[in-house]
Amino acid sequence: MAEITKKKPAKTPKLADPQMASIDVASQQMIARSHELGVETVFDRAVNMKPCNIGIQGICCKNCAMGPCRLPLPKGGIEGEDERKGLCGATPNTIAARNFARMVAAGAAAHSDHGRSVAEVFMSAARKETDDYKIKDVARLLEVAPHLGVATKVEVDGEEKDRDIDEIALEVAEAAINEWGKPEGELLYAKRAPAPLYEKWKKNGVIPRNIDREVVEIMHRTHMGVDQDYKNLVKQCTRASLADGWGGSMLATDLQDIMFGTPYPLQSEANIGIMKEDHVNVIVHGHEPVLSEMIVAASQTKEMLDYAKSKGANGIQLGGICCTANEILQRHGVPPAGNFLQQELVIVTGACDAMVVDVQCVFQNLANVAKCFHTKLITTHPIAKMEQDNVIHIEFDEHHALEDAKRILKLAIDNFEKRGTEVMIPKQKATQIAGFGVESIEYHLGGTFRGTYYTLNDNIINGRIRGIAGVVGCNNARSQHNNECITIIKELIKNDVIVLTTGCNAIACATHGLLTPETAAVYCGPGLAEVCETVGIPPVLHLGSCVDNSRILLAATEVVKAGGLGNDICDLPAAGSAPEWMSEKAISIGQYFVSSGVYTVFGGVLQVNGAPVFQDYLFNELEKVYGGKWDMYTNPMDHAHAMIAHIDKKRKELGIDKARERVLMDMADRQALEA
Ligand code: SF4
Ligand code: MSK
Repeated sequence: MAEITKKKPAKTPKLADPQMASIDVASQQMIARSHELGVETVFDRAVNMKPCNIGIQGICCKNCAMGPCRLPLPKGGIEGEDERKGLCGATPNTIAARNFARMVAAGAAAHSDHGRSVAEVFMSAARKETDDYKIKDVARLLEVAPHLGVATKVEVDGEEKDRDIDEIALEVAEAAINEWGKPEGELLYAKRAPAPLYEKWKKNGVIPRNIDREVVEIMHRTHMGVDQDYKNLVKQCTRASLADGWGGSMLATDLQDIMFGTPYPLQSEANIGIMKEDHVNVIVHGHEPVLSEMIVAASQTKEMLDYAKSKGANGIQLGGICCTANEILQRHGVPPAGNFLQQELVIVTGACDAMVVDVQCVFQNLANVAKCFHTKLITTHPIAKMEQDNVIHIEFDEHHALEDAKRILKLAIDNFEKRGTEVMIPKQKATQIAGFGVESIEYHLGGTFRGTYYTLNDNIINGRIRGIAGVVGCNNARSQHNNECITIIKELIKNDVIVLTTGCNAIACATHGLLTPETAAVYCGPGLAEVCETVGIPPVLHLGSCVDNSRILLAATEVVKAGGLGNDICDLPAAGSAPEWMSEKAISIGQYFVSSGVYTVFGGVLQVNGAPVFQDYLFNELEKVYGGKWDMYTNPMDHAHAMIAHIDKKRKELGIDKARERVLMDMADRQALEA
């Protein structure tokens, strides 16, 4: 008789509590629905797998095969000398700084490679190698060209004439692509920063030489046995992150604006409830808008609409997830169906006929969820494929982009008929105004005659607006979906701090109804409410996708230029925040905000606290170099109030704190005044 081996009974995985997992009702319903249908999502995995206690402190090194070397903080902290070291002698500072630097490198690489792809498509358009992409926004081209050293005028017979647009576009394309790998010189866009900031970077030797080199150099310096001075490593983090924020990301934003149009405020909706039962639902997800722009165009053609009708659908409903969503929202009003943590949930509706993904922030588990439904999951980028056999790869090529887009849409339309009976689309969706940018802020909050940020500055000086916050970034399954984002932003606007937002945080704001002018009367302090009501803007301005954080840098530069609030970004009553960050890109963004002079607070855990000396360098010492510094709070109210305290400190330094005190009069003060 065969021996019976006793197996340990498999543990039944725990299921996430929908209410604990998200504050969004649509997401709660979809999590509950996934449980009914036996479909596992990130929310369930998060309750079954805890993060590594050593990795979370940033002090696990696996940079060579003598490790991994793990240097956990001793219980009760460190008394006297910190004697922890890896086999090679690497200290906790070195290990944590190397890990941090590699996150900056990965983040900067992701944003900048996105920028490079856009620049390559831009080059094809400039060379007229494709009919699908064109120079749509000539004014933007003419504005960007001088920053890349491209002249927009030419002298003919002693007379200044406008140059040919095609010539300018070609030179802009060449100059832009050169920024990734030029052999000498410095990042051209560094000079777009306020002059004192540029000088600070110059003095500290952190102006990027070219975009790729700074990323490569981090990988070299963090290789076993190279840079073992955490301050020197942070210096390279600064250089690589600036190559991202003021380089790869900024170029991505500019070139996308030129090809697809500069966003202007428009109305749309957000949340899973934008999906329609009687329409073909196509969800685009990722970051690069070059393909999704074509999907938008294709979805509006008579050919595709007729084809959808021939298959029994009433139309084609596009929706987005993550930053591809933000890109097509801000230029076409296509509504986001959700943010990062909602990507599996839109498939759980049973009504997602195709999900089309490009690069970044795409869960591999989408393939497993799609398998439970009729959903076609389509990868489109040569650098981002999936191993699962139910995934279709349709490689996008800018030379026949519209055809690729139509092929994808046809697949989705054909799939509409194959929907099962398991369709449940939650009703929740919210109205939003999105599509703000440097130009539209100037339009709404600029002086009537001055064409600058004069009115915004004036309202900051007189205290109606207490300060500016850039609140950006992801969701993280380690915290309740959207809770930190929304709690922090409500507290900021209640305290008269105007908020600029991008990325998944912006989608969270839209979902929870914070992106309408009417929000001001409900949630804002009296000063900010008055400004928003007067000019008709929401107190939270949606500035686009993750690469569009470059818009926040340029908006801050415009505020400096408009005058009255100091000479540099670090003088402004402003603060940055990433409440629910999870991506390495967020670390690169954080570092370029800090190096641009912004006090930047992260929620959750920043993986540096296993190396207290290195952490102190980021959290305190960096401020002496660049005027900005990192901080971290797990409690969202503490997080918001740390930002407000910093804003107040800056107001005091600028000598405008008294104006603020007058604005914050209580009823008794007002009555005393009236009497
Ligand atoms: Fe350990 Fe040093 Fe190798 Fe890192 S580089 S794994 S600390 S021996
Ligand atoms: S998509 S990087 S989850 S913001 Fe830009 Fe959202 Fe963060 Fe990805």
